[in-house]
Amino acid sequence: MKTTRREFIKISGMTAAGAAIAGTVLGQVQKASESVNENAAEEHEWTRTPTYCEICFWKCAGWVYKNKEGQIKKIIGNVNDHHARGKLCPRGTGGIGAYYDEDRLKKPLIRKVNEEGKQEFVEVEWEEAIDFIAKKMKGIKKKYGAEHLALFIHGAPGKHFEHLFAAFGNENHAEPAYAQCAGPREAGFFATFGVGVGSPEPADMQNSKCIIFIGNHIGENMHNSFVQEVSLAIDNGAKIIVADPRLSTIAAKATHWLPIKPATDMALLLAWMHVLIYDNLYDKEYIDRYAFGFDQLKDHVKNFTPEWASGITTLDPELIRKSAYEMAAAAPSAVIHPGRHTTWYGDDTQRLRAIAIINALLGAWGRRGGMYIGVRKKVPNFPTIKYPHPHWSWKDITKDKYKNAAVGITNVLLDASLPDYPKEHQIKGWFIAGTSFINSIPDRKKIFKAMENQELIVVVDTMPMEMTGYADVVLPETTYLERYDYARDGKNRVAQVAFRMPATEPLYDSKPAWWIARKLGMKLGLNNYYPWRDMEEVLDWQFKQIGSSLEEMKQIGVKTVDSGEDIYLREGEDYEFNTNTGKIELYSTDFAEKGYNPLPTYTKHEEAPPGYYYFVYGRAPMHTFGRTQNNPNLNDLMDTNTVWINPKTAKLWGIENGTEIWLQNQDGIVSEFSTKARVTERIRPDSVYLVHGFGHNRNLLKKAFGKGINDVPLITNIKVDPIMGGTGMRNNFVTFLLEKPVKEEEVES
Ligand SMILES: Nc1nc2c(c(=O)[nH]1)N[C@H]1C(S)=C(S)[C@@H](COP(=O)(O)OP(=O)(O)OC[C@H]3O[C@@H](n4cnc5c(=O)[nH]c(N)nc54)[C@H](O)[C@@H]3O)O[C@H]1N2
Ligand SMILES: Nc1nc2c(c(=O)[nH]1)N[C@H]1C(S)=C(S)[C@@H](COP(=O)(O)OP(=O)(O)OC[C@H]3O[C@@H](n4cnc5c(=O)[nH]c(N)nc54)[C@H](O)[C@@H]3O)O[C@H]1N2
Ligand code: SF4
Ligand SMILES: [Mo]
Repeated sequence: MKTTRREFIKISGMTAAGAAIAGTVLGQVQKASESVNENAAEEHEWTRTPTYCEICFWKCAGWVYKNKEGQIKKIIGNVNDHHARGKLCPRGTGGIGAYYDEDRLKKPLIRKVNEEGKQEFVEVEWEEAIDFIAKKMKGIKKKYGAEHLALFIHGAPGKHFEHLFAAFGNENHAEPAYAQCAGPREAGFFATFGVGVGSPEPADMQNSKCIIFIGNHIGENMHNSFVQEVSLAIDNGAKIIVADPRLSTIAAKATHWLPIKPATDMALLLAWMHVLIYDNLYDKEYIDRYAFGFDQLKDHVKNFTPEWASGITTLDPELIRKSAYEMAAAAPSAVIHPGRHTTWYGDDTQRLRAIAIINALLGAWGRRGGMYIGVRKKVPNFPTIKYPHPHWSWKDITKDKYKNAAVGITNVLLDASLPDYPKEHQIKGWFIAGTSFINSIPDRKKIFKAMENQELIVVVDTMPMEMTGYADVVLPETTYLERYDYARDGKNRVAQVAFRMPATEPLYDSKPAWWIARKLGMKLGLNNYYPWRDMEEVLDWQFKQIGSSLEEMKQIGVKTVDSGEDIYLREGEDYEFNTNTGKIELYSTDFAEKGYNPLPTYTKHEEAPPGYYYFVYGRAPMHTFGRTQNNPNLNDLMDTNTVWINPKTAKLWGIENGTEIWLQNQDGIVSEFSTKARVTERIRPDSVYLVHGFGHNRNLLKKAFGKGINDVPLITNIKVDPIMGGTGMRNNFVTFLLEKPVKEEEVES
């Protein structure tokens, strides 16, 4: 029988045990609401070094405190930082556990066949691992061309490998943070305002009088300064409107909760537009001055009354009307938050267009309490020679299909990795850093098939995550607490640059991504692209360009720079927007030209078959995706997920709080593990809810293994967004199994 990579994960193990870890798990988890003890260092004779958090991508800046023995004791937020505002969320405080996790990857591993003919991981020195990868990459370049590799990234390591790949002659990179996350939002807002949304989303919530959330479960989605801003807004009496089939944390605090039927949001948004326009509640002056296509929009939404939407969404038409009046009364200090994870049903760019249009009708974009215009001070790249020009890249294989894809689409590169894809653009090797995409991109069947066609799979990770089990080479990266990275220099209300440095020597034989990329670059003969020795040299040069230095950044952690730009539109002034018409496009001329619908319309999505329920997933405040379940601190706070079931539904099935259940989806896929039912009124009877990221099936993750249900394998019905290629994951339905099912292979390789 042919040994496949899939089989390999089951038999893999390490031949030599890593060194025993020094120290225990430290640090009490500090809640975001706890105040910061700025005197901690003096009290305990601790020293501190700056960092920005990598536990999620909000990148809050903070301070890492060490005791005299050099042990990391705690991490707190930097008071000068706009992302942190002096506080970290529970995950950020618990970030210390990522460093102390005993299950961390400890040495480079290469997959080898042993004397009995079995595959296993063998620990090797860095030199051997890098040599092996360089030889394979050169081989692929010679046989097919440098373009025939794909780089999958997320987070800080990405930038180091993007540089390496660009120098190698390859631009094929993609991340699940676009096609499985915020991509539709970027495309929808870009088509409307000529600019995307970005991160942090510039919703001016702290100054808002009315904030509207469509899904977008802030408080469970624990983006730090957002949670703080919403709390401020609530304290200031802001109205909160939430459309969610679940009574989310924020819905529980809302003025109006709209328990919408899943997959019907577009009808609600169109009805809101109808009320705002036909009841003359929109910002006429703003629309006249800045917008294009109002008459077409007005005509388009003529029949989309609250009564029409009620039949689709199951919402009370009066509630729809009332909430529209509420937002209009607060406008322009009102905002529909653009959301972040927006890849829901396949027509997502259009749903986000509708959200953008309502923000325009409210006159909210560029207005205080609506959406501010983020500013930044870009840290320039360290100068090197020009990159070679690849013969083709992701753009060439995407542009005819998804015309408004702004960056690489993971699924396009996965399709190109399949054996039957045209040879001229076929991918033959994967380099993966900071994403465990087997657990973030659905359609495992495709992934396994594509995997079999690869001549090289490299995974750079800090943990022995599922993805590492499929690699030929596994490279252990140091955690963010042990390394330098490029500075954070994204947009915000004020331009700020945040800095990360090692708080301590790396544990085990782990190395930072910049070191790995440079070392591999040298082996590939790309020395001219690395005219520096280390990141200290790079960062010092970079910081000097913005009027600081490495020395200064070590002291302050965050540098605020006056950008001299306005964050709101000046009242009564004309502006040219970056669209075809120079206006805010209520009617998208770009979409019309490309054959997409220039105005968002309602499309009916699939309904749950009898006995099945809408499969709804989301976040928990103490975990990030699937990356933190093994973190000892965060595992202590929450070690499994539960399945939320409405009491009416539970009664039908004889399910009680705590009943052990497995889930089976509409295509017969059964969850690998079981978990407990949580019977609650907080979810509609036609839906069930689960926190994403649990159900790890790699036993090297000792604390997370087998705990909870993984949503990813249950997502087999995927609806792709025709405009930007996003992966709509919410067209799936599940039913309950109350007894342990006979185990079947969930996916053939
Ligand atoms: N703690 C924590 N915070 C995080 C993250 C994390 O992993 N952990 N990840 C971060 C990232 S990258 C992202 S993208 C965001 C994701 O967070 P969001 O962008 O907030 O994600 P959503 O999918 O909008 O929100 C999930 C909510 O949508 C509801 N929902 C499901 N279906 C529907 C529907 O058809 N209509 C409506 N109106 N609502 C629906 C669910 O009930 C749930 O409450 O969170 C960020 N913040
Ligand atoms: N079913 C389902 N799928 C989803 C989502 C969902 O809610 N449900 N959410 C979607 C969203 S919004 C997003 S943004 C994506 C996220 O998808 P991914 O980016 O793939 O997120 P993770 O699964 O957390 O994978 C992160 C990997 O990086 C590793 N890692 C952590 N820190 C470091 C580090 O410092 N260096 C290196 N080299 N590696 C590190 C972790 O161990 C883990 O293996 O998933 C998407 N997919
Ligand atoms: S929101 Fe929390 S986990 Fe994310 S970067 Fe900030 S402190 Fe870290
Ligand atoms: Mo995301």
